[in-house]
Amino acid sequence: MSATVDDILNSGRTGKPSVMGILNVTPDSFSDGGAFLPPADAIAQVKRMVAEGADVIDIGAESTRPGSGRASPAEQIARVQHILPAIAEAGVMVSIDTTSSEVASFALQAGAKIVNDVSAGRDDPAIFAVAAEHGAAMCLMHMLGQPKTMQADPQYDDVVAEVKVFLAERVTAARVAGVPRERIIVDPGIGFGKTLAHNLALLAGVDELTALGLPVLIGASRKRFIDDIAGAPDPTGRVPGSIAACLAGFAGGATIFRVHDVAATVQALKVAAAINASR
Ligand code: HH2
Repeated sequence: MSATVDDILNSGRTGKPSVMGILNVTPDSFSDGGAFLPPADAIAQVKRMVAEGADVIDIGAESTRPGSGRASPAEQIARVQHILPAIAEAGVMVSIDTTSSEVASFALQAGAKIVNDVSAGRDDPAIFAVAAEHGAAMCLMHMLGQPKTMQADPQYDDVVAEVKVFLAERVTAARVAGVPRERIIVDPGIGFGKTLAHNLALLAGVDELTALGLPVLIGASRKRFIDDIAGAPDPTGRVPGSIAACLAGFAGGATIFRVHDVAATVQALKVAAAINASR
């Protein structure tokens, strides 16, 4: 699909979908932990995802799965330093999935173009200045609590409205710290401090989030709510459910999809976009 960063940032207006392929260089990610720790395996996976149509590769060196512990900035840099510069130098658009300004700074200096911060700048507010200094795009995600405890009885009165208010507040915080509004992406954070009902309400209410006027990213790939609905205990068996979630998000105006299974998602989005274009 090969979008540029500007295509991705303008996608809220153009409606053109883009796919962010996930590369977890972690020992403990929920669906692919350990699989891509060896640099040769990581590079091979990136090549595969790019050939399958990924527009951007999101590299993460810290798992945020429910119950996970933290990885220090030094540990995260040690995990990405042998692969991220080579991937960026090969002309692949790279996003760094981190909440650390130190890791973001390393990645942006090595050629990454997007900072994907699941804490939306709350863990380490200096991340905004780092993104601003490099002219990077930033994805701000909603999470209730912290990964270690976030699935322990999350409560909302109106999940869609509360997530929207949170994202608007974090957009303001980013702008005050120097990140231009035109470089911000927002994400409701599927599975981050949410019950099944909360995830479903957010996927059904994506249009309320796109009303913020910023591109919306959906990360539902292989997540546990798919098992809760359809009985798919093995995360690699959740591709159809992941695609259903992407298409629901796309129908609501979301345009960026963070996924493990690139080829299948690209095909589904191409068909959905072609149907939209013929309306
Ligand atoms: N989900 C995960 C990680 N990063 N970033 C954004 N913007 N949105 C998401 O929904 C999101 C994210 C969790 O998924 P995964 O990377 O597959 O697993 P882990 O956190 O265990 O590495």
